[in-house]
Amino acid sequence: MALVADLGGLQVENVKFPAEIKPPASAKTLFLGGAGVRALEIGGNTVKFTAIGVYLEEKAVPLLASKWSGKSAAELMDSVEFFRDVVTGPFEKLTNVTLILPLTGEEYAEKVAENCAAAWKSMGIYTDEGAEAIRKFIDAFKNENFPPSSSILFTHFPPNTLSISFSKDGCSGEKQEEMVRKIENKLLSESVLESIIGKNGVSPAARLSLATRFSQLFNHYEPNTPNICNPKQI
Ligand code: HCC
Repeated sequence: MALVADLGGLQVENVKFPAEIKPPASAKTLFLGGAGVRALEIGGNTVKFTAIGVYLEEKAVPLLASKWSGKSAAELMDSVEFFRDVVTGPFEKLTNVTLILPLTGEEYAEKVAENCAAAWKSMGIYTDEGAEAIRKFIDAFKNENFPPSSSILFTHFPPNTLSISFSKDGCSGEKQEEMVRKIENKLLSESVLESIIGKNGVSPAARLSLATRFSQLFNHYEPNTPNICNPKQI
């Protein structure tokens, strides 16, 4: 049994993800849903490139619980549909990608763009509008450099806005005045997160972390447990 407030922060390699974060250009405070590395096999070695934390608005918990309460971490982990619901749900999300190894903006953006475009093509939904959104996405990373411990922050605002900002200290970005770029494209906003935690996503570790912590949260929302959605009748 757990409440959002009981979950706490997480450390992935040397990167600390605080329990709560306030996204740039947002009035809300989001809680840490889960975090994990994004690694690649290179020449037989596992190379950890980034640590990724996924934050959500608290109202995501009762919304998701109505469908997923009672599922184990393993069941959630294996459910493509659960992660679709996380990605597409009508609540604000923030994805914090913090660098472990240095990458150029171009290297990073091309990788994400490639994954989004491949997903859309495989579903037959690659349109001119999507191609334009991808161009804007790649453009936002032009001439940027990401040394270790710097962060890329994606805020996914429902219904259709992706906001992109960068932080040098790897933390919430609250300390810095930042340039925030916005791209209004629902599919891109969803696909950036889905390319990380969805089917064939790049961070199975982040997916497992989310599945584990959400299954704990959902125990609190079991049908016969009194809680804010299902209060005890007196
Ligand atoms: C994606 C794809 C990749 C990443 C992501 C979302 C990622 C990229 C790491 O956050 C990476 C590693 C080596 C490279 C370029 C990028 O974290 O050469 O959809």
